[in-house]
Amino acid sequence: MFQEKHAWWKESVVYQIYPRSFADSNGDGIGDLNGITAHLDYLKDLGVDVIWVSPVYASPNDDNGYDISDYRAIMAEFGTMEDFDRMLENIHARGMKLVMDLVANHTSDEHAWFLESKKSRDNPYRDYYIWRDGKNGGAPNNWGSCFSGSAWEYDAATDQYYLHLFSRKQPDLNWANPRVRDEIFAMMTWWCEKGIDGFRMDVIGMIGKENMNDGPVGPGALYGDFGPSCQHTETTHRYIREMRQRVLNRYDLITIGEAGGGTADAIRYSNADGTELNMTFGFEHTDGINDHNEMGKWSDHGTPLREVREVLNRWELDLQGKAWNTLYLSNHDQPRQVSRFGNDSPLWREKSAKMLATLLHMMRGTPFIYQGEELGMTNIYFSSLAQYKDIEVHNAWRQWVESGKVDAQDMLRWFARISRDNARTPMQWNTSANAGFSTGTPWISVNWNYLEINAASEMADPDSVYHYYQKLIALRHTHEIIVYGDFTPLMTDSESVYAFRRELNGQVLTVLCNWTDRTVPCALSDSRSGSDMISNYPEHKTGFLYPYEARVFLQ
Ligand code: TEU
Ligand code: CA
Repeated sequence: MFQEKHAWWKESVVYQIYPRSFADSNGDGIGDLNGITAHLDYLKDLGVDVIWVSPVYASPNDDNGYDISDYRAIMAEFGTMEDFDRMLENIHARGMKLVMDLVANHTSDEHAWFLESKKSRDNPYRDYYIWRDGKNGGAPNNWGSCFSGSAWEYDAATDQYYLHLFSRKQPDLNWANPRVRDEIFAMMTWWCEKGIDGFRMDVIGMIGKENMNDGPVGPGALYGDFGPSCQHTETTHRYIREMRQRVLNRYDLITIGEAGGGTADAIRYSNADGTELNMTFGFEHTDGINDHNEMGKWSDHGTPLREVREVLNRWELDLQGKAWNTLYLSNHDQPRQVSRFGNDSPLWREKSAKMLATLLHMMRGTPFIYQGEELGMTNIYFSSLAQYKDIEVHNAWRQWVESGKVDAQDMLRWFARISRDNARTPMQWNTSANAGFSTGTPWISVNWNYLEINAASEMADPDSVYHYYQKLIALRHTHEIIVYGDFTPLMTDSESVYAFRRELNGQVLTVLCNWTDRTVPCALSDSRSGSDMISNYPEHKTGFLYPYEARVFLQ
């Protein structure tokens, strides 16, 4: 039995808001801060403790706010700083907390620092970014960007290239420059003084660039991998520890690193000695399982139970006793979880959405719910390129389809399956026009299924996915074993059942989840085996699990 140190951020459930798609208060088709404020009672009723909002800062929106032009201003489309202050006050008034997205690996190319930086080689801001001379008439090295193409952009005025690991409008900051670190830490302090409660740190594992060596080129790949030089380096850990000393230690925050890597990396970032962050997001069960060829995420690879379970169990076991874990199956970068891991057909959508929720909320770690997940919202399955808004999709199309390397129909199928816009369609509030998201024309299409899947209908139905989430969240708040219990995998050879046990102070919690649309044998499902804590079926069959059945019992 591990002695887990208690902390409020271990006992919390986090709800992620993608502000552009949450609620539009003024009819311009774009979600905004006043829209969030208007729906805080909905989140309070759901029972969540912490709200994480994706970036709300001034931005030209090349990557929907992940390209920031002013860290201390609110994006005009989202409202004003007064709107922000009112939102924060209202969140606190309801006993909830607010986590801000910290995007500090890069800024927008329209940020004042970059506008200065590109003016001349001797500008005082030149060294805020990463500029290099070209090599052999081309880029300084072979790195590819996460959004297709080279990671380097040529600037004719100063005859040098700047590094951008994401879009060319997201130049990477040079963290090796102490003035950059001073600026970022001062900005973080400014937000903490405003009273925010934490940070979700965008691609924080990439801030410490250790060298500019060419990266390995996979078979069929067009560019080299920057990973060995830029990901999870000693330098990154040093910057994070400095951030801990200079900013984080001064406040009682929740800190979540979007860092990826393997469990050894996560253990360093989120180590129990508290010198870095509280927890990090892993990508092995999402991008890791999906990415199978030179085109990265664009593939037909599904989510076989064996692979998902191997990854999630390994993260639980490796981190246990050493570091805290995060629990998520979807966010604004991933497709909808019921479409990806469950079954979004009308017959099984609700059952499988509840099964997936049970699985996740009963594991060891802090659960993250992505807006609409609590309703069982599904992928939208766009069929043409024009329907997509995401820069990742359009850049991939240019690189693979327009160049003739990949068939257009294949690419459209992969987009429909895995693209980020699946998660970015508007929140489905009710059965009125545009699902109650906006009285204007939404910036991205509303999913056609909103008449069946929406908050108002689900709140009125005691058996809905929404009420199931509400119950799961409440259980975490009342049962220590769900937060602090030891985790032990069960039935790891099963082709159909994901099962595990939690244990604390002599209590045992058993979690059984049928990952298939068939009734399957499961010896552990004995109706005499304990008192049921939660299930998505009203009755059980001894020795079996019904399709997508989830069952949790306490002994
Ligand atoms: O995403 C980090 C990241 O590594 C992405 O490449 C992610 O894996 C990808 O979107 C999945 O296809 C963060 C943000 O969450 C994302 O929205 C931003 O676009 C990105 O950083 C750049 O800021
Ligand atoms: Ca609006």
